[in-house]
Amino acid sequence: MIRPSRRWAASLAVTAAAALAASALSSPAAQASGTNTTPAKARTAAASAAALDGPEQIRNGTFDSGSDPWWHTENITFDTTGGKLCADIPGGTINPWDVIIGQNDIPLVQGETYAYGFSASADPAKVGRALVQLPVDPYTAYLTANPELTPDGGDHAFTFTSPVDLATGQVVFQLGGSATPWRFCLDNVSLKGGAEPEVYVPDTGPRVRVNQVAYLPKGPKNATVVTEAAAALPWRLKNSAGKVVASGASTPRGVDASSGQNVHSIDFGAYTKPGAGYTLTADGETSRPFDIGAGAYETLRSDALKFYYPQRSGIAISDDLRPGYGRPAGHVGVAPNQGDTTVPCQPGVCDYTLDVSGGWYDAGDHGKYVVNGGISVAQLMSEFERTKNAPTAKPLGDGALRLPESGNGVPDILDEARWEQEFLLKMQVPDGKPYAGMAHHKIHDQAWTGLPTLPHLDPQKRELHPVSTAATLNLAATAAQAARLFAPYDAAFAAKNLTAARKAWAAAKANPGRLASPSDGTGGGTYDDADVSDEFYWAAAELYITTGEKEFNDYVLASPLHTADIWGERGFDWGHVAQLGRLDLATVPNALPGRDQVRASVVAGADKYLATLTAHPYGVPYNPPTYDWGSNNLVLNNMVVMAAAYDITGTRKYRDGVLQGIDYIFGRNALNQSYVTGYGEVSSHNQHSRWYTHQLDATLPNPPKGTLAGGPNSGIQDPLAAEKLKNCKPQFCYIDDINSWATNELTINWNSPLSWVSAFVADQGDGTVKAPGTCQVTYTTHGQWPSGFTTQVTVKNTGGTTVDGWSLKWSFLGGQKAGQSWNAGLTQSGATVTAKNVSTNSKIRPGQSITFGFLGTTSGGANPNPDLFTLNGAACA
Ligand code: 9MR
Repeated sequence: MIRPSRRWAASLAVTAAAALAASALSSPAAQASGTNTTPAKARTAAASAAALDGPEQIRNGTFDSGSDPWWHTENITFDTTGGKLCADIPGGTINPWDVIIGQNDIPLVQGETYAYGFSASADPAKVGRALVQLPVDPYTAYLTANPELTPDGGDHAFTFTSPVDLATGQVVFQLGGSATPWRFCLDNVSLKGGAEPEVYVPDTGPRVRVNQVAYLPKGPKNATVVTEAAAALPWRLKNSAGKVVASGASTPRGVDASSGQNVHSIDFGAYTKPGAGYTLTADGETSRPFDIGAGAYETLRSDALKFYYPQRSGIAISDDLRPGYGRPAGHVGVAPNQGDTTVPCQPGVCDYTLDVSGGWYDAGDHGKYVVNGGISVAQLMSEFERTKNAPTAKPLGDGALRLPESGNGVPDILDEARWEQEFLLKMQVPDGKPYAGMAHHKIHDQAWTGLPTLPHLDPQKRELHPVSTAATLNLAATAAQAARLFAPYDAAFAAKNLTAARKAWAAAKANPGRLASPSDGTGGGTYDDADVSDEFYWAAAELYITTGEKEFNDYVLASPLHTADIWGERGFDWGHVAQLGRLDLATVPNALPGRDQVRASVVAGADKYLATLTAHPYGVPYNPPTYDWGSNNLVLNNMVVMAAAYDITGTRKYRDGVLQGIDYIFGRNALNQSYVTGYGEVSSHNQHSRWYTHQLDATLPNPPKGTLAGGPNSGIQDPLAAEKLKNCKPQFCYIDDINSWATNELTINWNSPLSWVSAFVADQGDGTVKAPGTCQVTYTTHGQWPSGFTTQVTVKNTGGTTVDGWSLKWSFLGGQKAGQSWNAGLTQSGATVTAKNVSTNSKIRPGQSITFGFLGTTSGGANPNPDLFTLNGAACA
């Protein structure tokens, strides 16, 4: 695809306000500008003195002469008896703009910086909303502030620079949205021109940057120190008792383009002792503390997946399963929701309604998008599928994620993936309708909702948007993958997916150019993509792996993408999915001609990312001149490629590349912070979301532990980032503020590589690289007929000691079942088969082999030889 630029940003900024303006008097919080009272992590250059020189723009800001010219919504009255303005704010309103106090006709001068201030109180305490804005549709806000108001009152001061010349500016206080009544008082409102613009300087703490979570004891350990020093600096590693346990000298690395900083790197990988609370000191600065140990990644791999359950639409989130995150079901047709059980199309798009309830909300908004759902569910399924094929992979079982479905005999990760896959299936156009078999591109609100809006309180009309080839191929790819993965657990669901995948493929072939519109961005993201050749390739690859059929074999081999260098510097994402196909062709068993070259191409991609990482003084496998929207997911996806290369080759450097890459995510970066909520001493926790809005409303939670922030984005498309991060170097284009939807959103397709990579890291245990097992397996299918096959397996002991009693494991691709066997006893759980010796062949002497055989049944799909066999727990060569 062509990477989208600012289009989405522009339409969000305008349409969010426009939509709500229809039903309310002022704009919502989806867009924000201006500066807040000193945020915890920011210092601001003083602005107030100069501003005081400017002329006062507010009339009667002290309420000494009654309330004129202030106005209010009809649900309150003014009381100015105490020389200030007070009002009883009713309970039971939903939106902030349901109760407003304001003043009109405030002149604003373009480019002028203003100091805005007031004293205010709330009893009981509340977070208010103060805006300076356009008084008419689209109600563009030039300043949005969320002052914390207390019963004792307090002064609040802000500055902002007006982007417009406007004689009719409006100052408003939005006070609605409280379930219970409260009292608001206001005094000394002042807006003066002539202020110095504030300069936002992030608090980046100590100049020694480490992975604040943990280094694996036997893995690489690297840090970065920001310094003016040109020559090497001494460093010391201290344990939690303050004792120096290792020391050395740094390596000067010059000026890093991604941060603009002069930096040195530090390698302390020789130290391997596990422990908590280590610190690293260099150039007079001591890093934030970190662990040496493996435990954190075991927890992270589940937390990164647990993220999905509270993103679910169409089901109540149980507070028992997710304490603090319980909420009613969103979009199940209960007022004020308008769906998603009978959703019409946008006018003129279709004449039917669909039940598209369920699925995950995409991100911080309430939209559900097939292309983004596609890559997300694919990555979860691939995380599971990797456990069948990668020597180090260990599965998470049923119950590991505390889901409503836990205990149903299906691994929880598949249960979670199914929640989304069921939704993707529902987006397919039914038989007999125009474009039958295609998938609608997306379903979302007619207009953007404001912050905060819990899913069940979203009153907007929901609409299906036109079908697209990209969405249809996402459905084909994920349904084909689901067909093989669910086959051992639910044959009917697997078959339903395969049918849908075939239909989608045929419909996409018949309609190869139905592109999503780049301007269809009102109320939801566009996810437009002008090039769908990669979606075709991905879908063909998945259909081929599942079915083994000639049509898909031929399509894959003929696609120019099959041999192209697809390992670009900017990584892959929802709009660049050839990589998903190539990775699966390389790592999932299949009989594609030339598969060795496919595997070699993944290793070549990993070599590129490793080279980028090695050259980067912060160790990042991503280094374009500007960072993209959601850069953290691109960094992580480049790690997925290195991890796949390790799974394919067993070569340590690829694994170590992943272990270094995560350091960047967890704090070895210019901002000295972790991008995963709850991991690291300082971590992102105010990600943009309509319902994890703790920053705006203390009664609501922050995003759950294990939530990835999008990360630095040079585009800084939202007004807050645009104001605070102007001219930022790539790594600095990030702010942990709920209003920064361009740098700090959470999404289902960003947590999916986080979860994939954290599972890979957890699988590495303490970092010891296991020697390959001393066995060699020959698996030969001698006969195959439509529903069955017969296979002979030979296991050779290539080691120097006798194996006495053996158990050989492998996993089938899909729905195969091992039946009658000879010379071994076979049992099967899911797709995994365990063959155990019989009494006559329990010993395998060095250099000797044993042979056993079995009859199997298939569910009709491909039946490739497994790639991975483990003998007594160790992977065979
Ligand atoms: O992740 C998307 C990113 O690649 C695009 O550049 C950006 C602008 O089109 O949109 C991002 O997706 C957003 C989507 O449009 C709406 N839901 C939130 C997504 C994350 O910010």
